[in-house]
Amino acid sequence: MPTENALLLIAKSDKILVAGAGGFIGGHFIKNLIQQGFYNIRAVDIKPRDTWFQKFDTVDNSIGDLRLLDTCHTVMNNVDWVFNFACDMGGMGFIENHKVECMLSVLANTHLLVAAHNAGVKRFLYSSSACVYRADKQTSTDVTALTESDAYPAMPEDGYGWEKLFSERMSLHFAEDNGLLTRIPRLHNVYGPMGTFDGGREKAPAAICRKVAMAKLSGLSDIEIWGDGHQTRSFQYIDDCVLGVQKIFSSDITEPINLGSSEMVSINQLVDMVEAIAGITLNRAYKLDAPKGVRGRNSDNTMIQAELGWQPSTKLQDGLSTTYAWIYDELSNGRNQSLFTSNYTLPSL
Ligand code: GDC
Repeated sequence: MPTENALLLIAKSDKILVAGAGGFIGGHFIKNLIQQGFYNIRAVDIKPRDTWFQKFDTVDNSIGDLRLLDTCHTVMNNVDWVFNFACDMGGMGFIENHKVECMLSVLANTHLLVAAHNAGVKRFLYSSSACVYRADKQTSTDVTALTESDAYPAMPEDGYGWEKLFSERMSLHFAEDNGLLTRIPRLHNVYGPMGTFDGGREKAPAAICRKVAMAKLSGLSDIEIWGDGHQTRSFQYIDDCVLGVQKIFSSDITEPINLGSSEMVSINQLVDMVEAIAGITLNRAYKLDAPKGVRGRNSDNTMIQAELGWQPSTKLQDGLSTTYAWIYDELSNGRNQSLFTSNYTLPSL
C-alpha cells in the first residue's frame, strides 16, 4: 500500500464519502485512508455488508441504493470530499453481455453529482475508464498507446464505455456550470488481491490466476483462454491505482487523465507469467467466440508524468505474484466467491 501522503488538502477530521465501498477498489481505498489516519469516513454500497471485499468496523458503514436521489442526499450529509467508485461493472465477460446494467450506473453518477453540489462538497472524484476510448484506435495488437484526446470523436465501448464517457462529461459540466470541483481519472484495467476472480465479472489477470491455480490444485493440465491470446493490454496494480487516484484528486488537473500502466503484454504473455509464478506449464485451448473486447490497449502516460512527475510503476510480474498467491490461498482453503460481489445482481429499480 502507498505510504506517501497524497491527500494533503484533506484534514484528518474531514468527512470523506467513498461510494462503492464494498467493491475491489473501494475496499483498498478505504484501507489506505485508515492507514493514513483519516477517521471520518463514510463507506456506502448497495450490496449487503457480508458481500463486501473488505470491511472496516471503525468507519461509518451504510447500505444504500445510490441510483436513488434520496439515498444520495442522505449519504452526502456533512460530507466534505467524495470518491465515487460505485459502478455495476466487470471484465469483458460481464460488460459485453450486460449493457443495460452498465448503463444504469448513470443514475448513481448523476444523483451523486446532484447531491454533492447541493451539499456544497469541496471536491468530487469520478472514476472513469479506458473503455471511453475510440474503438478504431484499438484495432491492432501493436496498438499505439492511448492519449487523452483519443476519446474523441466519440466511439467508445458500447454500453459501458458510452455511460462512462457521458458521466465524464457530466462531471466536467458540473464543474463548469455549477462550480463543483471534479477530478476524473480514466482507470486502465486494475488488478490485485481481494477482488473478483470468479463468477463472471472477473478481468483477465484474476481469471488467469484462478485458472492456473485451479490446474495446480487439481492436477489438470489444460487452460481455456478467451480469444487467440495475441490481444494486448496493460494491467495496473491496485496500489498504483489507489495512490494515483489520490494524486489526481489533489492536483489541479480538471480534464480526464489516464491512470494506467504502460507495460503492455499479450494475453499469452500474461499466461506465461502466471504459469512461471505457479511453476507449471499448461496446454492452452483458445476459445475464439468468447468476449474479447478491443484488439489492443495501452496507456500513454505522457500527461500524468508531465503533470505529476509520477506514473504507475509496479511491474506486472510483481503484482501478479501477490495476486496469484492470494487467489491460490482462497481456492486452496475452499473459499469460493459465491458470497462476494462477483455474483451479485443489483435489485430491480
Ligand atoms: O476482461 P478483461 O480483463 O477486460 O479482458 C482482457 C482480455 O483478456 C480480453 O481480450 C479477453 O478476451 C482476454 N481473456 C482471455 N481469457 C478470461 O478467462 C480471459 N477472462 C477474462 N475476463 N478475459 C480473458 C476492461 C473492462 C473493464 C475496465 C477496463 C479498462 O476491458 O472489462 O471494465 O473498464 O477494461 O481498461 P478488458 O481489458 O478487455
